Order: sequence, then C-alpha cells, then structure tokens
Amino acid sequence: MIDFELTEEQLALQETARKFAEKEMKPVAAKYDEGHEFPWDVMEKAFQAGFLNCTVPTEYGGGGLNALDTSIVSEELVMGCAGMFTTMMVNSLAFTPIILFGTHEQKQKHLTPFAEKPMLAAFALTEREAGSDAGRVQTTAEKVGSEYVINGSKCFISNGGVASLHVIFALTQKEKGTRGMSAFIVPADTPGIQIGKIEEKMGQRASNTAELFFDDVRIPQENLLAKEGLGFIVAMKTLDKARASVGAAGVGVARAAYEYCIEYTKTRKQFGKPISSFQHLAFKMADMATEINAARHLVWHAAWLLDNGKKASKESAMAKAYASDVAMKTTVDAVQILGGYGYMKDYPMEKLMRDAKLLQIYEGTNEIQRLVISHEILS
Ligand code: COS
Repeated sequence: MIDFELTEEQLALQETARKFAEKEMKPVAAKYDEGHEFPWDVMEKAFQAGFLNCTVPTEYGGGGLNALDTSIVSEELVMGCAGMFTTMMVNSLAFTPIILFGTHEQKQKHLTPFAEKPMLAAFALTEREAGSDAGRVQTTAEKVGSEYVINGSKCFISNGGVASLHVIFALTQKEKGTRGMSAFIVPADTPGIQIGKIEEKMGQRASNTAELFFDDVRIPQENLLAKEGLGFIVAMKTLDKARASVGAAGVGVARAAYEYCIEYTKTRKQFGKPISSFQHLAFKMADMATEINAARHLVWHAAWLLDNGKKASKESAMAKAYASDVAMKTTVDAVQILGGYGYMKDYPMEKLMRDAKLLQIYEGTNEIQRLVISHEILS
C-alpha cells in the first residue's frame, strides 16, 4: 500500500523545523552570508532544538530520526538558510559511517558526546586529486604497533575548520586502490592535524569549508571503522544515504524561491494588474510547483527504500540530481520573475540562486549521480 500521509510525529517535527528556520535562521541569514562568518550562535540554538545530532540513535543520546524524517526536517531547515543547513546536515553525514559501521563502543565513545554540548563533525574524503574520482585518495594510514599514523591532506571539507571530530578516509594498502582504503574516527584535537585555507565560496557562505593537513597524526587502532580495506564501501554507503538529504535540500531551496514568487506576483502590479495574471508567469510557477512535487516524491521514495533496508544507490542519486537541478532552475527562473529586484541583494532571490548551485556539486556532482544511475540501469 502506498501512503503519502505524514504521521502526527512527522507533522510535529516538520512544524518544529519550520518554526526554527523562520525564527532562528532566516532573520540572520543575509548577515552571515555577507560577513562570511560562522554562525556559532545559531548552531547553539540548533543543538538545543536537537538538530545537530538528530540522526544519532536515541540510545546514544540523539534524536533517532530515520531517512524520511530527516528529509522532512531538511526541507524545512534549508528554507531558513542553505549554508546553516549544510553545517547541520554535514554532522549527519559524518555520523553515518559510525552509525552504519561502528561498534557499540565506538558509538558510545564518539557519538554520545554530541548530546552533551554543541559540537560539529566532518566527513573528510575529498582531496586535490580525488574529487569525483574518490578512489584516488592519497592520504595514508600506516599501522605502527597498536596505532595508525595518518599523513596527507584533504580539501573542500565542510565543517573542516569547526569540527570536533573527523571521519577520515586513508589508504592502508596503497597498491590496492579502492580496496586498500580504510575509514577512521579522528578527534580534531589529535596532534598533527592542521586546518589550512578556509574557502571563500560563491554561496552557502555561512558554512565552513576548509583544507586539512595531517602530519604523523597518531590514532589508536580502535578508531578504525569496519575493517581495513572497507573504507571505500563505507564512503559509498554513507553517500547513498546522504544524497537523499541533499535532494531534500534541493526541494526546500526550490520551495523557498517558489513561495516567494507566489506572494510577489500576486502583489506586484504592472500594466495595471498583478503580474500573476500574465499567463507566461503563471505557467512558469505551475511548472515550478510540478517539479518541486516530483522532486519531493523522488526524495521520499529514496528515503523509504533506505528506511526499509533496501538498496537505494540509484534512487538516492536520482533524488539528489533531480532535486538540485530543480532548485537551480527554480531559483534562476525566480530571479527572472522578480526582474531587477531579483538581482538585488535587498531581496532573497540572488542568495537562493547562489546557494542552489552548490547542491548540484557537493556530495557528488550531478554528473557523478548520472554515472551512478547509468551504471545501474545499463548493468
Ligand atoms: N554501495 C556499495 N558498494 C559500492 C557502491 C555503493 N553505493 N558504489 C561502489 N561500490 C563498490 C563497487 O561494487 C566496487 O566493489 P569491488 O571492488 O568489490 O568490485 C567498489 O566499490 C569500487 O566501485 P567502482 O568501481 O564503481 O568505483 P569507481 O572508482 O568507478 O567510483 C564513483 C565510483 C564514481 C561512484 C565514486 O568514486 C563516487 O561516488 N565519486 C563521487 C565522490 C563524491 O560524492 N564526493 C563528494 C565528496 S564527499 S561529501
């Protein structure tokens, strides 16, 4: 049976996230975007509201949200500010390898502290020469006695400069390629970790994106996730899950632009009548509404598969690619609908357009999503 009705709990979650976005994020979004400043005060409130560790299982102090719940919450939060949302979402991205592959002891030790105070986490996979080609990671982790010694660097790491905990992907057997990669839990205060350049981005400027350097970073062998050589699978299974959330973010960004256009076109008058009465604009908004609905259905279907333990690589990739493309198209059209006002910083549209662009790029470019989809449909 197919049921599109949300439960009482999901409706309450949706309402809480919507109010948080309206009250705590939206009013300060332009300030943090312009200042390129990290919104610690908003993150403290997000922690109090339970959004920083909402996907951590309840037995480790988190909110225990499943993928569908997370999609519902993500769609609302991103409407407040995509950059701030990314900071929160990346916590979930970094927790996922520990939730999926960690032992009880690892979860107890590394996830429980996130229930105690506002802290952030990062997922450190990307390197200069390993972006779309994630299997080309060069960072190494050498086993020395009962420790691993990590050397190398990472780039474009969301939360990289503000995280207390990193999940790092490194080669334990160089010659084995993707099968020689392993995943490690690395506290950010471990000696030898240095934060490099903090990137100046076009959009999502309230989020922190940093370079990381590892110089003889020693961690105990207990911090290895899963088994040696399984790091690439850990990364791919994590991304299968995370991409549905990026899809939800695409739906939210598109909705923010679309809802603004509905109000704007009903009040803005030209040629003596509201511009919503011009059919070319009304049809554009009809297309926006249709595409947003289609994107949400893809996201919820991917989330449903994930929640039911089914393989969802293809569906998560479809949801991520389609919804972020819809966000881009909708925000570009919305700028056009507002005309000169759309291009001005006094109106929210240009920020939404800049923010949307990153959704097509991070957590795997949309070209990579199409690669994943095409491999599955043609194999
Ligand atoms: N789940 C489980 N296993 C997976 C998997 C998945 N979703 N995707 C790949 N694998 C396995 C494959 O089955 C293969 O296993 P074997 O070695 O046993 O055959 C192994 O992983 C290697 O897979 P593949 O040959 O497909 O790897 P490629 O090097 O061709 O890369 C892509 C695959 C391009 C999909 C991957 O590199 C990717 O996702 N790149 C984008 C990275 C990204 O999203 N970066 C964003 C930054 S992190 S926020």
